[in-house]
Amino acid sequence: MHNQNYIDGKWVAARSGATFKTINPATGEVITEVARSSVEDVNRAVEAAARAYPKWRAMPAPKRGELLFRVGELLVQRKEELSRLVTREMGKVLAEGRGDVQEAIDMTYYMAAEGRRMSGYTVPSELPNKYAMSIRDSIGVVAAITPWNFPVAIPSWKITAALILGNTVVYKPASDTPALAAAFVAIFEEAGLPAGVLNLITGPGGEVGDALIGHSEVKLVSFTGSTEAGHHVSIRAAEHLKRVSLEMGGKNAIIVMDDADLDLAVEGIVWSAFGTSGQRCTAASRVIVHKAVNKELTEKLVARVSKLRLGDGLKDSTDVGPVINEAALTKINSYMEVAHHDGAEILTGGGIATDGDLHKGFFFKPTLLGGVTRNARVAQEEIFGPVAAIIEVDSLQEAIDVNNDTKFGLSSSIFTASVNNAFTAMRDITTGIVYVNAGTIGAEVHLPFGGTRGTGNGHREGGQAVLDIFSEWKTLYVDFSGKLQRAQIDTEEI
Ligand code: UN1
Repeated sequence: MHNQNYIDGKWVAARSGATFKTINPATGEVITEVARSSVEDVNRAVEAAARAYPKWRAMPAPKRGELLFRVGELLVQRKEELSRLVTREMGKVLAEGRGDVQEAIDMTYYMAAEGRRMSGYTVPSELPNKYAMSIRDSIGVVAAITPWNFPVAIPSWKITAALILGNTVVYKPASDTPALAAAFVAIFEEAGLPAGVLNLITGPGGEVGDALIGHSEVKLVSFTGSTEAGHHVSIRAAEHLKRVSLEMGGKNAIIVMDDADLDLAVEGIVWSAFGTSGQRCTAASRVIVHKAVNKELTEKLVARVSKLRLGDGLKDSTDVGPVINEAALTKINSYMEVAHHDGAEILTGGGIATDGDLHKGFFFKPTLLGGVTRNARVAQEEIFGPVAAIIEVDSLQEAIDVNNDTKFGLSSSIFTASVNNAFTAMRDITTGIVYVNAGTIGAEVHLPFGGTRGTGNGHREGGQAVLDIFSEWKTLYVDFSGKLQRAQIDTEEI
């Protein structure tokens, strides 16, 4: 297992020799020690990426694509090994660990194919004997700063898009999942990526992240993580007039109408609220339910949620794994007091789980809060754990209103049998993603991913939309008339 930085095609320790430990959140066991980088290491990585850039940019995009196809094939071969490491280092249950890696495979193949598709547009010129067209160009060295909750998938969204477009990358993963970052980067190395094209720097977000953002050779920062950190990245990037794409929090809701298939809604809620222990940006943390079905839905939910089994995600018997670390556990737990204060009722769960071996890791009981009002803190703030708040409403209009009324805007869902309700919701919900008769999670890689309001800053990853983050448009005019033709001026003679 690699546990060092990867700079200019070599695995190297931090210059200072410092390291830090990465641990399994289910057991508290140390997985490995990794490089604790500082400014000097960042500078070396950025310089390597800058040196590698001209050659990588000049490589035909289909050739860059062939390298990414090889990365995709290696990911397929290593899927099981990597998925197990996802579960060990990040904690999500193995089926979801496999999903994380599969999402990276999907994205890598999608972006590899972009090497032969990357289209601009060619349109008629307003002048005779003149061509007008547009192509995408690369930007230079880009920084990819990624979270721990999708430790393979989210890096793949950024890295493969950046690379196919001809950029070189310095990758800074979350401090909770550095071993996975190294395992992912090792696959690019094995696929034959030239030295310096992708560099890995592990270490504390503050110091390493700030140095990366502040480096004059880094032209773009792509960040996914907490709202607090994203805010900081945005301010730092603005000081340097840098392009920055941000993907941050969510307070996603599932609306359940009086005509919904309640058993299906329960499945969707349990999967979206408690999958990945609620630690997805897309996780459902609010259930907005029509009053006519609230009692029945709540009973069904409590019955299901109270039976969810906590444990090590590598065990088949586990439904819900740990949360990422002690600080997360403490934060989630602190919301129980907040909920109580706001008059909500804990219907099931509501505390840290310590039975048997659970005390060795960071486990929080899957929790349902009832009687929550739309403005309560547990209905407005991102808790990022296995906690869902049930809010009762009188009508579809009120449900949509409540849904839209948070500072975030990532994902929403509605369960209804009515096509009128569904289309009204699709039109009037103001989040970046809307699901009908499915939960709030499960975005596919070939469609735009991102949110409105405080979730981001207007960019979208995934699909064709991500190409706009990692490229500059270049517009080309070719005049073959042999004379000076002035646009907007020489209109008469035509
Ligand atoms: C995230 O939590 O930031 O739609 C990403 C989903 C996954 C991606 C989640 N495909 O839940």
